[in-house]
Amino acid sequence: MNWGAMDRYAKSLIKEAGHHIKHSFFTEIEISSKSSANDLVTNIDREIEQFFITRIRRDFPNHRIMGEEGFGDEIQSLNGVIWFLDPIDGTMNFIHQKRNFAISLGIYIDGIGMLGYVYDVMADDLYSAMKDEGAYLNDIRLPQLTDTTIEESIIGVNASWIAPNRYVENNPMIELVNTCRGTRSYGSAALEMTHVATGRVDVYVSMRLSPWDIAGGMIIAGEVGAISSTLNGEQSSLLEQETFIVSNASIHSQLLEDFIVLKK
Ligand code: 2AM
Ligand code: CA
Repeated sequence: MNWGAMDRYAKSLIKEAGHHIKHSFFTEIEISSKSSANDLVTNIDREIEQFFITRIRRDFPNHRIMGEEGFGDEIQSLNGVIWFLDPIDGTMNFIHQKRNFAISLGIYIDGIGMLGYVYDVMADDLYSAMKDEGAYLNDIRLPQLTDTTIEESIIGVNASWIAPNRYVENNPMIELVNTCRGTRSYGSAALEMTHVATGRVDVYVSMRLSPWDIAGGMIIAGEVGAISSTLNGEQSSLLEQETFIVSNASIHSQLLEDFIVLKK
């Protein structure tokens, strides 16, 4: 496999898709909900996923695709080359704000992340990484993260997980909020992972993310030394919805030991 050529191919596909998304603001966007009233999808999410899938199937017929909107393949194992695609990550932001959403793409071979992309469409910021070759924001290489402490950290977390909820003990989460320097929530898991990779925040944690939300960002974050795992400390399976944390390596184990306690 020529990963350099694949990288150029993926980047041009992403830029073309971003162009379509920007143009969609001149048309009427149809909004519907999926699993719950707050789980939104639009005709644009679907069209962008179909755009990617048509191209990938034409040019790489042996590759498989796992896409959020379900037009890809049924993926039950990580064998071969798999493209994990979220055509619009942060659909609520796309609808309400017309910004703060991203195209998220990860390309894996036999479960190993080779190429990762998160494209902040409205800012025209493309975060990318190739395994062992570093991570980039547009043409600028991102530096390795430096060590920090929880007291000096900004924690990326949605307020839902600080309120009583069915996934995580919220008292230790309150303790975390009181211990750290500050909290932020941006509403796009893929973008939040780039915030960790650039050191704008030091950790991002979520209770239920899907493979397409994290596949691209995990490669980018990993290239600057961040650690990704489930909240049990295991490697994400990339086969189902799971808990997730990506953080500066120096605070990862302390966060899981002292502050983020899953409900039994
Ligand atoms: P999405 O916009 O592609 O659905 C919101 O905090 C973040 O969590 C977004 O990245 C969103 O991705 C993701 N997410 C994953 N599963 C979700 C769900 N069932 N409902 C809402 N957001 C979800
Ligand atoms: Ca999405």
